[in-house]
Amino acid sequence: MKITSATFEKSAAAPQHYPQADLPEIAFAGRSNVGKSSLINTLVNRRHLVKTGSTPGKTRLINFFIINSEFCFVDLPGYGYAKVPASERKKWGSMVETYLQTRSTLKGVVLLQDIRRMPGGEEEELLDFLGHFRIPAIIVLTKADKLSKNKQIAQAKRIRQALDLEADETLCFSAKSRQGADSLWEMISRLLEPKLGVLEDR
Ligand SMILES: Nc1nc2c(ncn2[C@@H]2O[C@H](COP(=O)(O)OP(=O)(O)O)[C@@H](O)[C@H]2O)c(=O)[nH]1
Ligand SMILES: [Mg+2]
Repeated sequence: MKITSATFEKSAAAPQHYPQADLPEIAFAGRSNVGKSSLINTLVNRRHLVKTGSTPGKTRLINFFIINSEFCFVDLPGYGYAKVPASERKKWGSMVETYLQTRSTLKGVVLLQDIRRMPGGEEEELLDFLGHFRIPAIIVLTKADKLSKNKQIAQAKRIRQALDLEADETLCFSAKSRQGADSLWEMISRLLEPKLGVLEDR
């Protein structure tokens, strides 16, 4: 994918503050520190479009980015940060669920999972939720550079078994080596395609 522009559009917690829903959208979800900001920056070839490596702040919002003036990438707030109080966690849940349920332009969700860890209840719940609302999901196993190729394959298999996934639903990825970046773009493009086709005809 040739990136001609990637710009931050806005942050929002509630639907009335989302940007206008006029571009197809892909959302990115995952545990804090899983490598979500790094993955988005890698995809769009920008080092600092999304801030990386920072402690989750107090303002945990949904961030919208416009890519090539054609589609929107959405950085959902990371979950599972131990220091976040239960009340805050509940707010996170309803903010993200509201987004996923109501965003008419949402074409799919990229769910990130650290390849070295087994998925937990949050990942299972999110996948169930997406399945229930028939929102396509791509499961990306991050920080693949931390494991040898053989271990990547073995661990990907274990994770797929735990989440009851097919082989073509997961992808090993590294922001460090760019492993998996082209394949992920292909998968994302397939989710965006119908709408992009319409835009090209205008
Ligand atoms: N080795 C390695 N480290 C990564 C990779 N992606 C992210 N990291 C590191 O993991 C930490 C969290 O990354 P970040 O993108 O901010 O995660 P986020 O909290 O999910 O947005 C940072 O220290 C990154 O440098 C990767 O592919 N490989
Ligand atoms: Mg981040």
